[in-house]
Parts: sequence; structure tokens; C-alpha cells
Amino acid sequence: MNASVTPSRESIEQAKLFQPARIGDIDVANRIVMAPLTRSRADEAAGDIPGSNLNIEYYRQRSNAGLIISEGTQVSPAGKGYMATPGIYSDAQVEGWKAITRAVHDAGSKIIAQIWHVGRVTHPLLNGGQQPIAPSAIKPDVVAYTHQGKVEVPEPRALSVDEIREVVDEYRRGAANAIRAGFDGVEIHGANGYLIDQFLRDGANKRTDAYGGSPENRARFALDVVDAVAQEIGAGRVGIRLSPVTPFNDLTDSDPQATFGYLVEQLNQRGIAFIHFIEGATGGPRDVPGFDFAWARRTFKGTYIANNGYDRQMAIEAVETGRADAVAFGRLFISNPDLVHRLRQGAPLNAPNPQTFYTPGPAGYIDYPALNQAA
Ligand code: 8OZ
Repeated sequence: MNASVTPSRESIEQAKLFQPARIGDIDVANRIVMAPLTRSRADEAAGDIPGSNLNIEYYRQRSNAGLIISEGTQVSPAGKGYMATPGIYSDAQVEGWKAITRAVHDAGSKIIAQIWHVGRVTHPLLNGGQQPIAPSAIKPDVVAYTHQGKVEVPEPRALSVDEIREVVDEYRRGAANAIRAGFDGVEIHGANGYLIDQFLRDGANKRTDAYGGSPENRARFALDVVDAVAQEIGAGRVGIRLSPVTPFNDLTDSDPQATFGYLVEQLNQRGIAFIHFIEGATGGPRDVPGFDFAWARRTFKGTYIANNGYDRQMAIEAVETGRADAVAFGRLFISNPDLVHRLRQGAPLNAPNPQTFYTPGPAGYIDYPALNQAA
């Protein structure tokens, strides 16, 4: 778009960003995605159960998104790394999610579950008292937020190959449970320094077996999970989130292009619905070297969802020029329940308040105002 010309409101509303699309097997009303957002408001005492009236209202308010990706939902108690995050391994959790997916569908949107295992980014105070698990016994420089305050995470223990197979099965069951709960699909959380990313990147993976060493071996766990989940629910309902260059959660890789280049080619062969890329440092600078996102966009034939620091103009241009198929917004969806309407109209946006991102209760959760829709 020519920056010297102010586009008319009509031409903006015609922008591809606001047009329907198909993401794998999922039809969406527009190409604006609500990014997965940890909000720590599940019922922890009852067993990390989602689906309270507050949770339902939060997701219902945001059903103007073409696609909602749920907050990360752990596939097992060991996979939990924060307070009051919901799970997707128990029947009670599935029942809770049903109320949320029903509300989103009734409001005309689609919702997929982000299935998550934190690996070494946790503490026994959060994960049921166990030593955290990881590809290798390497302690990250990370603090966990617990009911007893901030604590250093301990050294994890390395998984055996038999245990790796069991964890893959947990993701598979999480995906099956997601479909039972009424979700339209799943996003496998392969980003931000959690378990899959710990296997992928050589800063955390020093294994000498089939799951460590070369890019092919380090990608094996991610691809085992993708294959198990795709076999369970169909590749057209499976996506993965990747963050090839983020330093978040103390994770590094000596050659992100080699590591994630191999993975993207393999994901392309599997025909999954989408890859959701965090371009740059999570929630931070976009211009972090080491991985060619334009190459990934050209190579992967499924839907490319772009994320990280997009504003209205960047999102419109990214989809208009084909640099991305869809754009995910995180913090702006926290503070603007009607974000799609606001972006379409070029309306002002509410600023998010980080003080209430993870606090219990309605404040900063369901009380951000929507525009008066009468206009
Ligand atoms: C911020 C706070 C808690 C969790 C991620 C799931 O980084 C998270 C997360 C982010 O993907």
C-alpha cells in the first residue's frame, strides 16, 4: 500500500485481513486470530478446570476473531508451569471447555485448543511435586511464579525414550479431548522455550540418542507429537506455534535456520493446517537475526499465521501483500474485546494493563469496554 495515499474506509474494509478464509479444514470469518494468552483464571482447587462464567464471558466477548486460539492448556499435571492454568487431561476439564467452545460457536467464531507441556519451565510447587522433565538435565535461568512467591526452577531430569513415548501420548490424548470438548482443532505449543522447543534447540538438548544431535534428531519429538495428533484428529485441524529466535525462557540455538528449516520442510510434507510464527523475540523486538521468515512463508504451503508486535497497518499490509495469511494479536485482544471491529473501523484501541494479566477475578479480564456497536 502506498503510504502517501490515505486509503478510504471502504477500501480498508475490503482489505483481505477482514475477508473470510479457510485454515486447514476450518472456515474462518476473517484473518484476525486471537493469540493464545495465559490468564491464570482456571479453578485450580477443583483440578485446573476451565469453564467458569468468567471464563465463558471472556472468550465470548472475543468471538469477533476469525479464530481464537485458547490459552495454553497442559496435557498432564507435570506439564503445568504457572498458577491456575487449565488442563485438558481430565473429564472435568473437558466438560469445562465444552461450555467455552459452545459460547464461542454460538457467537459465530471458531476456537482451537493450544496443547502445552512446559517441560523444565516449572517447579514442584506447580506440577504436583515432581522433578521437572526435559530432554537433558540442564537448569534454565528462569523463575517460576508460585503461591509461595517467585522461586528458581530446579534442575530437570532427562526423559528416557520410553517416557518420551508416554509424553507424546499425552499430547495425543489432549488433542482427542479437545475434539470431545468441541474445539475445532488444536495448536501444538512448540514455542517459547517449553518442552517441544527444549527438544528442538541445542541450548537445552544435549542428548546423544535418536532425539538429540542433528536438526533431524532434535525435530523428532516435535514431529512425533505432530504425527500422533494428526493421526488422532486429522492434519487439517492441527497447527503448531514456533518461535525460532526467541530468547524467552532462557533457550538458545546455535543455528536456528538449520534447526527450524528442517522442521518447516517436514511440517510442509505432513500437510498440517498452519504454522503460527512468533517473528522475533516474544513480546519484544521483531528484528532478531537467525531465521528467514520469508523463506518459511514460501516453503510452507499451509496457512502462515504471523505474530509479534503487529499493529493495524502492519497486519493489513502483511495479508494484502501475501507475506502472511493471517495475523495473531495477543495483548491487544486482552484490552479490546471487539478488536476486529475496531481494526476494521480504524477506531482507537484500549491499552492493556499488565498488572491484571494473571490476577484472579474479573478485573482486567472481562471489563475492558467494547465500542458502542450502535454506530
Ligand atoms: C507468559 C506468561 C505465562 C505463560 C508462553 C504460555 O510464553 C506462555 C506464557 C507467557 O507461550
